[in-house]
Amino acid sequence: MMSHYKAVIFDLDGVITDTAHYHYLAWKRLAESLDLPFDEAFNEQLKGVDRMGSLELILAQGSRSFTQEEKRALADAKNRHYVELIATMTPGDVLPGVLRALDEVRGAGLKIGLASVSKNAFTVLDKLGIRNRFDEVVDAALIANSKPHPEIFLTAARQLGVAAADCLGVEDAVAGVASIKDAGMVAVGVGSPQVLTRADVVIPSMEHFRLADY
Ligand code: B16
Ligand code: MG
Repeated sequence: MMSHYKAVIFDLDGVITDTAHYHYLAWKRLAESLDLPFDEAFNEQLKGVDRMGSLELILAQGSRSFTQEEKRALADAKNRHYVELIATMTPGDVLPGVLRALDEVRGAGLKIGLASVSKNAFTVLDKLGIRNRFDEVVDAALIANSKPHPEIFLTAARQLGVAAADCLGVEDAVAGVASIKDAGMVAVGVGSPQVLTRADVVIPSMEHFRLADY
């Protein structure tokens, strides 16, 4: 099969595996310990946003102010819980349709990138046993600006040696879709079209990914 793209760049959390749910559980426990409101709808805003940025959004729900040191301690507590949750992950936690999608992209001769603002991205890839399926992985260590800034997708394209205009990006988060679009790429959203309004096409899950359709 031929494709007019040269690379596909995937998000990790929420696209390749459901770590989005573990982030949700860990932030929820933290928010509740501070008596701050937290639900699935609010959690949508945190997807694709880095750790300190997410914490700021949660704390802004209340009126109490925190020192930098206190914020650091809160972020560390959330991460300890999150790391505990992901420690149980196995290759069985790769979401349905993902391996087939990676095979389809590879079979079409395209490069494959991963763009995650998570500091735990390599741990998760190793738990899933799929690190070697990606030509390039861009994580928090390589970027200065979290999604929705386009830096992470632009960096992935550059590392793959492909122009941004020749890339397809795949994301489950509002911030991630914005990052893809502002990088000048075509965006496949995974989730709901009511939420991912800037995506060029939205599929309900990775089982519906068909490179030839985009
Ligand atoms: P960590 P992605 C993002 O990963 C998550 O969507 C977001 O919820 C999380 O806060 C962020 O990683 C930072 O993660 O605390 O592990 O560094 O969607 O870009 O793969
Ligand atoms: Mg995501």
